[in-house]
Amino acid sequence: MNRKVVGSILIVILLAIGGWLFINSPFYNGSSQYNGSSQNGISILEVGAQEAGDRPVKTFDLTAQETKWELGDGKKVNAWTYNGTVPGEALRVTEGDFVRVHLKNELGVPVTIHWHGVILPNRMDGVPGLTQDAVEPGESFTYEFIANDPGTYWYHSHQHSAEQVDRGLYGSLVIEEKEPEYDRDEFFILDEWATRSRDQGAFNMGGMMRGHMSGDGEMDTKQLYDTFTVNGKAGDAIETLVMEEGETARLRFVNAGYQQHQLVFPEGSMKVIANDAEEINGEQGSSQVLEIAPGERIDVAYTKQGKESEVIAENPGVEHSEDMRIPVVSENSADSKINWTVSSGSDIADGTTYGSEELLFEETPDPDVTYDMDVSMGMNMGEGMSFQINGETFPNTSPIKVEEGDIVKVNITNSGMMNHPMHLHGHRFQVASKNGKEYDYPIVKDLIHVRPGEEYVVYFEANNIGEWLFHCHDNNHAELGMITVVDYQGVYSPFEIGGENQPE
Ligand SMILES: [Cu+2]
Repeated sequence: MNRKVVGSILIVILLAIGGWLFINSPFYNGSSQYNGSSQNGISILEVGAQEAGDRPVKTFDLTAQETKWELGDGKKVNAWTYNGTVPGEALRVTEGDFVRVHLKNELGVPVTIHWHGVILPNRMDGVPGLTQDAVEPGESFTYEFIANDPGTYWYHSHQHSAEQVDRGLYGSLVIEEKEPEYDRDEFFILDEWATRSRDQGAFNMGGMMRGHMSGDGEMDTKQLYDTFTVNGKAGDAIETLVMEEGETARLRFVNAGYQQHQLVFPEGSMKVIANDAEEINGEQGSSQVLEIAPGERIDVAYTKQGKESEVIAENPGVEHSEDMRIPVVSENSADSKINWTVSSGSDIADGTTYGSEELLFEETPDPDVTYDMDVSMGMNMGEGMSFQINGETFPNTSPIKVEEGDIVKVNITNSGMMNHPMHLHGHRFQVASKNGKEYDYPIVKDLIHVRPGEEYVVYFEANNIGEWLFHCHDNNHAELGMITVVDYQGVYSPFEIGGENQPE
C-alpha cells in the first residue's frame, strides 16, 4: 500500500473511533466566561429594549410538541414540531410590524426559538445559557421584536440543536416588504433525515470511506442521513407548484439540513435575487443551478418556461436526489404525467456569486478589532472527535471581544477537511475577500460557507450590544465545539451554560 492509502485508512479509523466517542460524549457543564460571576457591567436583559409603540402587532402561538410525521414513501418519523407540522407554522409579517410569539413547550425536553438572521435585541435571540434559560417542559416564553428588515428568515430551536433541528423544530419566517415586488411568493425548506435509525451518531465505516474518498467536505454528515425533504416531504409527497407559462414567482429557499444542496432549474428560468435577506446587486442574477449551504437562505425569481410540466430538482448526481424535486405544473394539466427530466446545468450560483445591493462598507474599512478564526477538526483523547476554533472547543474558545461601535475584521480559515457554514447572530457581515482576492461585488450576509483550504475575510460593525454566537451551522459540528461568542464589553449574561442550557 502506498502512503496515501495508508493515510486515508488511518483517517477513516480515527474518524470511526471519534464517531463512537461522539455517541458517548458528555455535554460540558459548569459556568462560562460570559456570565455574571466573571464579568461586570450590566445584564444583557437591560439592553436593546424594543416597544410596540403604535406599530401593528402580529401575535403567534407556537407549541413545541411531538408528532408522528409522514415524510412520504411510507417513511414515518417521530418528529418534534412547532404546532404539529414540519416545517412548523409558516410566519409572515410585514416590515415595521411588532412581532410577538408565545412559545409553549409540550415536549419532554427543554427548547427555545432562535430567529435565524433577524437583527433583534440580544435577550430575544433564543440561545439557552447565553440569552435566556431553556424553556422547560410545560413552561412558556414570549419572544418580541420589531421586524425591521424585509427578507427571508427561519426559526429553529437553539437548544441542543444538533438533535432538535434534526427532528423538525424549525419553520419559515418572511418579513414582507410593504409593497411586495412579486404576486406569487413561495417558501421551501430543505432538510435531510435519518430514518434508518434515530441515532444521529450512528457512524458507519462504509459511508465514511466513500465520503472520504470523494473528498467533498461532507463525509461526516453524508453517511448519517438517508432521506431528503422539501417542506417536510420526500419524493412524490412534495407539494406540486401550480404555475402558468410565463408566470414569475419569488421562491425562497432555506437549507435547514447539514449538507449543501444543488437545485437545478430549467434553463433560463431562474435569477438569484437575494442572499440571506439581502437583495443582490442589479442585473447579475442569472444562473441555472442554486447551491445552498447548511443554514443559508437564497431567494430566486423563477419563471415557468412552457405549458408542459417542469421540475426544480436536486443535482441528479447526488445520492437520494430523487427525494428532492419540486414539480411545477399548469393548472389545467395538473393530472397529467409529470416530466421528471432534470435539465443539465453547470452554471452554479452559491451564496457568494452575486454581490449585495446595499453594502455595510463602501470601502474596505480599518478594523478596530481583528480576530483570526481557524476552523478545523481534531481528536481529543478521552473525548473523541471535536470541531475547533483556534484549537479550542466551546465554551473554551476565545471570544471575539468588542466594544460598541468597533469595526470588527474576522479572518476565517478552514484548515480542516470538512465544510463549515459559519453563522453570526445579531449582525450582518460584509464578505470582502476569498483566498486573498477582494470581491469586486462584496456580499452582505450572516452565514459564510467555508470549505477546506478556503479563507474568507469578513467585516462587521459591533452595533448590537449583547452576547452573540458565531458558530458552524452544521449543528453536529457546533455540538462538538465549533462555536465562539461576540462578547461586548460592558454587558454580561445572567444565565449559565451547562445543565439544562445546551446552546450548541
Ligand atoms: Cu462545521
